[in-house]
Amino acid sequence: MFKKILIANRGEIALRIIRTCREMGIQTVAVFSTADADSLHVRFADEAVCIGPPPSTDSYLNIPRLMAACEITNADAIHPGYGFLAENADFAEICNEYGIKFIGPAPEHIKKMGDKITAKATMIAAGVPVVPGSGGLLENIEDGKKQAAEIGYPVILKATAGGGGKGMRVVREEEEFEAQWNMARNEAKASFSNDGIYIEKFIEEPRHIEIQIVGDQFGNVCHLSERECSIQRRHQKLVEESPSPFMTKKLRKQMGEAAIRAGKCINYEGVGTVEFLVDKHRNFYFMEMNTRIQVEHTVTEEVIDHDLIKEQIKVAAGIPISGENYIPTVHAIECRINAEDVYHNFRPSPGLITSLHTAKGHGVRVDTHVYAGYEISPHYDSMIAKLICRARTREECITKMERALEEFIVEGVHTTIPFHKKLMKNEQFRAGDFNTGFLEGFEMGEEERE
Ligand code: MV4
Repeated sequence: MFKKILIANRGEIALRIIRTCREMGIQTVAVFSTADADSLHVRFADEAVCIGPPPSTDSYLNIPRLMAACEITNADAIHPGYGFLAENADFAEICNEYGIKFIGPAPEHIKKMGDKITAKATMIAAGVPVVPGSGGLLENIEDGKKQAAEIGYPVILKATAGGGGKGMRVVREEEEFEAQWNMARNEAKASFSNDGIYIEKFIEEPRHIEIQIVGDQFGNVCHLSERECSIQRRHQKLVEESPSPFMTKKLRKQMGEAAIRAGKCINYEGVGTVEFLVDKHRNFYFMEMNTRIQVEHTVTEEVIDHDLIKEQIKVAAGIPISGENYIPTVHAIECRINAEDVYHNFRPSPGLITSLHTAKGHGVRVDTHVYAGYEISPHYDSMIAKLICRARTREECITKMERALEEFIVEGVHTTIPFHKKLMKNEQFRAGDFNTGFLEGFEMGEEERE
């Protein structure tokens, strides 16, 4: 087992990783920017190294500084958390060269899944259903139009280097193909310095349902069931839950088996998530694979009662997994509490938290790095806490979440709590009747608008 893990991250996930390391008897090294000197991950780690000024490019994304921090503290592994360098194949490669275990998959797997055309081709080879479409790079407009006609409108143009919605354009008819093609290419070039575009049939009003998998160094891969992630705004997830209210025994078996095939065909090592689009007839299609621990791993932890960070560390250390699949027997929902003003288009609301009372009680979990007196920096993302509730049924879980949201008081900054309170009351949400388009028609109203 590792003696000392350096956590190349900040915020709630850094704290989350430190907690598991302490329970496993592993020493921890925190790294921090000058903006985070008073952060809890710095206090709770055994050692802490300042790696630069607030901008991420000069601190949390600066590979030479992270490697230097590893060297001076003698860490033997790095946990990247999510975001920052978690899906950077070069970073994983450099860790290997330094003889430091990168807690995550091999660089080839990160690269393979980072390029969406390669990922899709890999899934086809593994027998995982993918959205109908070319599967290859479009050569030019004419090639694109020809393929669109074959697939049938509406189609969607996607950037091969993309993910998370950037460089993505829906084309409803041939007349608008050229304009959308140009926009997709320009956006892809600006965002990823790669203007490679591919095409797919556009699936109307899909759900986003993802399967958590774990693979070990011996070729075993199992699944830990699904998470429903359709409640998103501009490709930012706001609420996740497990199980999905749309799931059936049969669909879970099919999607679980497909996700395991995906993992097995590349000998996947570590925790990973296979994202699917699911249409109203319960056809499911591979969308992307994430090769990191995700923000919403907590709902899976709550419904299967396993520590996923511990699983990740064990697998990285060469310990085999049990090989069993896990099916939830209870329900969990996560609400992301962001420092954002929901009455003004969810604009960021950084600043000083003057007072804080987090929710507590049976079945309530709060993962957060903030406290009263904490200053939320404008340099990093706006998520300040994850509120996770667990109960026997979805209905009880929503009721518990409403109670927990009422108890959760943050003063000094705006938060997404009013949004979550409103969502929990919504009849369609309560009925489990929603898809990825749900929040487009969800208005916050005028109550607190200045
Ligand atoms: C799609 C789609 C419909 N049809 N692909 C959005 C992010 C990126 N990962 C892929 N996305 C989509 N791909 C086809 N062929 C609809 C979306 C999509 C979406 C997917 C998941 C969650 C929220 C979404 C919001 C809008 C569009």
